[in-house]
Order: sequence, then C-alpha cells, then structure tokens
Amino acid sequence: MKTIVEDNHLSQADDSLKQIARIDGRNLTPEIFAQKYRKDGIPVVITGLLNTMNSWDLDFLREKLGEQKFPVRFNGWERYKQDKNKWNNIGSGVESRTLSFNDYADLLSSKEAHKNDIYLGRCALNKTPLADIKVLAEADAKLGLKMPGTSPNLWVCPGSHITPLHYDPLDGTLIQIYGEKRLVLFAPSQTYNLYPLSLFNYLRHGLKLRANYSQVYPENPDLVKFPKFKKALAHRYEVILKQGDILFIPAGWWHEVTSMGDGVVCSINRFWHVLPLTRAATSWNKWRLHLGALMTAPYVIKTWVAAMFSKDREQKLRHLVQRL
Ligand SMILES: O=C(O)CCC(=O)C(=O)O
Repeated sequence: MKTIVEDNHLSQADDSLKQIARIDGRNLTPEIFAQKYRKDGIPVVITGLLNTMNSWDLDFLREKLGEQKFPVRFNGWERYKQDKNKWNNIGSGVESRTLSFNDYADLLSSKEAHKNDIYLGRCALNKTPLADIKVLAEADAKLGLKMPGTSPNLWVCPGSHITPLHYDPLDGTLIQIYGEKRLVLFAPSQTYNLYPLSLFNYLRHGLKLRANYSQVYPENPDLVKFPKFKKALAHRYEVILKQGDILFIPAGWWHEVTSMGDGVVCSINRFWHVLPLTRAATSWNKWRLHLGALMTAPYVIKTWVAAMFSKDREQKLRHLVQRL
C-alpha cells in the first residue's frame, strides 16, 4: 500500500497519470529538497540545473575517453524471451568484456550494439577526464547531496536497451546527458506485488543474480503467473527523462529504464547514502539486500579461490570486484 506521505508529494503531478513531479532546481535549496523529497524518499525530476553542460554525444565521449578501458555487458536479446528465473545473471552480473571506449563507440556506430544489446553500464568515471564536472558538482551541492556511496558512473547504450525492473539499496540521482529515457517506477510498498527474485539465488549465483530484480516484465506481464502484479499496476508511475533532467530515485523504489529512439543514449548516475538514518534503518528493501549479500559468502569465496589459481587471475578478480 502507498503511504500517505508518498501520495501527498507525488500528487504534485497529475496523479491520474501517475507521473513524477518535475520541479525547477533553480528554486531549490538543500533544506527544501531534504524536507520535501529526501526525508521521506519521494522521487522527483529536477530541471534547470544543467543548462550550461556540454552535449555528451559520441564524438565528445570519444574525444574524452578514447582508449580508456571499460567493462561492457553483452546482453543479447534472447534472454528477454525467457522467464527471468531461468537467467543466470542480471544487471551488473552479466558477463562483461573489457573494451576501449573507441571500440565500444564503433559497435554503436555500426549498430552492432543495437543488434546484440551491448551496454556500457555503470562504469566508474573516476580516473577519467570526466571525473570532475563542475556543473554536476554544483547540482549536487544545490540538492545538499554530500555523502556519495559511489563515484559518478557512466551509462552509454543503444536506444531500445532496457535495464530490467529493480531497486537499489542507496538513493540515486540519474542524470540524463544525451537522448531520452523512459522510466516506470513503483514504490517500495509494492515489492511483493512485483515478485522479486528469490534471496536463495545468491547461494547458487552469488552477485550475478540479485534479489533486487523483479521476475515480471512490467510492459508485458504474465498475469497468470504473477497475478498480484495487477495490484501494482494501480501504483505505476512513469517519467520521461529529457536531456538535462536529474531524477532522484530514493532507495528501495523499483524502476525499469528504457532508452528511447534508435541512436545513442547517455546518462550519469551516482548513489548516495540514505539520509535520514531512520529512513535507511526502516527500509525492508535495503535489509533484504544486506541479507542477500551475506548469503553470497560461499559463492564469493569459491569464485575468489578459483580466480587466484586461474591463468587469467587478474581479469577474473576484476570481474568479481565489479559485481560487489
Ligand atoms: O539508465 C539505466 O540503464 C539504469 C540506471 C539505473 O538503474 C539507476 O540509475 O539506478
């Protein structure tokens, strides 16, 4: 069930369409943002803070990142025809290959990335020339975001890529830099109407198949198998993120992200520690993942020992660390 707090703030937008409110960031102060959105964990789109930012098209990214190496996920489209319970990896658990940015950009230009759903997803920007962008730091300051849980991450993909329905244990800001994304969101209260993957997957697949992902395809749900999803549909929010928009996604909020168009789409995100601590401490979605992390111990130890004795030890250890 939605809480009253969620309802009040979200209804700033047209509630019949269940859209997330859009607010002009130039009128915000850290205090207003904390009071209206962060304290209770209410998603919101903040506009107007990135007007002076360069357009991060493929040429710009090639110029800045060129030969820098990144892990690139080779998803393929076949998996989307299957029951998600049959997948043996998801999100950052998908097998990645290390490519230079230029090589990945070639896959995008030739449409190979579109054909095989190849994603440069959640790649840390620290140690790159794009690590410290003044206008992004100013936007963070305007929102009073001071305790990062990660460095800024780059997400570059072919239009039509879908990041499946999931939630994160930290607050996030998703910043749309080039092209557009459509997000479908559900409040944390809907978790059991969204059929999260079982925690027991951690024992078998470790961090490759995390329990913060839903078994349901929200755009094409199997209502016979997942009947409670009908209830979640009454609580479905949708937002289109345009270039220059910042979406605040509070910890525990479910979201599926679709990149729009048939070109290239680029975003940055960053995760933030959840404040106030009372919200963190009372988030069951967060605790579920901590429990899951404990359950990965046997898999992580087994994989670590195998990596230590393997010929490509460095690569295997790097993959393991990337998933943590
Ligand atoms: O943009 C994407 O593909 C995923 C982003 C995301 O899940 C997030 O920012 O939390």
